[in-house]
Amino acid sequence: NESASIGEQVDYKIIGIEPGAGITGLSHDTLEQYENLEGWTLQESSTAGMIGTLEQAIRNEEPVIVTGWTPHWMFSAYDLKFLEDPKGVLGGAENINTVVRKDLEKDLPDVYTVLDRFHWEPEDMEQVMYDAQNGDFETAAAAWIENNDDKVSEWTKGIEQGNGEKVKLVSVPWDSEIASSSVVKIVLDNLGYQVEVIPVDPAIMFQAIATGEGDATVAPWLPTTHQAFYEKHKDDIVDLGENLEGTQNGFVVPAYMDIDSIEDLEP
Ligand code: PBE
Repeated sequence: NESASIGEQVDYKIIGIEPGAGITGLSHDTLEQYENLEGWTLQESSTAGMIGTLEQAIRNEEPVIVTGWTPHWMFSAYDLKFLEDPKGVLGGAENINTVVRKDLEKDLPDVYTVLDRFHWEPEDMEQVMYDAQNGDFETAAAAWIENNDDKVSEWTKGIEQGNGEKVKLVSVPWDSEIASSSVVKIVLDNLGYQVEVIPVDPAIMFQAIATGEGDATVAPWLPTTHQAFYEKHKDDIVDLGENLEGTQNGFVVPAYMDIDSIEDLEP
């Protein structure tokens, strides 16, 4: 129905992802803070469910609004755009930080140093994510390491071999962080450590570092996406700063939709 508003056509729903994701909380905040979104709801689902709904809408050239983020392959697979967010509720350009438990520097100083040095570009992460689509993350990460010896040796220069000490790397279950955690795992494994990657909800990830059950994470999106969890635990964790700059969250729509801003959505 051409004359129906976008709101009517999408049943006043934003298609979301997992309830525990940072972007889910921010999306609820967005619905509260934009008066024009009164009566709209966020349909929480899963990342796979969100992608399925997006793909089906695109096949039918129908309107759809999803919670999305970059780095993500959906932007290379489909012609999509972020809706402007003039109130900035979903965050601007963000970073991914490395956060470790309080005694890690004392207990495993070489691991601490490698983690402190770990830094790469969004294109590096995207390369691993892309290669993993036709295989698995471990193979993709190993290939990236082979092809980027210059970067990896910056992180590992002067570091002595470990003796099989165990390292618990806590992460979140999205492709971007599976990619970064896989790379860091292999780098440390190659240095003689035994790294276990444990994907959990962001809230649990921060809690694990704060209690010392986990050693480190390279997955926190800051300053906005995981701000609530960061604030809660900031006195009990050590923030080693950015390992990647330039992530972005937002409400995402197919480029064929004739709107540009969250404020274009009608109540
Ligand atoms: N994400 C991807 C996650 C972090 C990485 C944006 C979906 C989130 O917590 O929202």
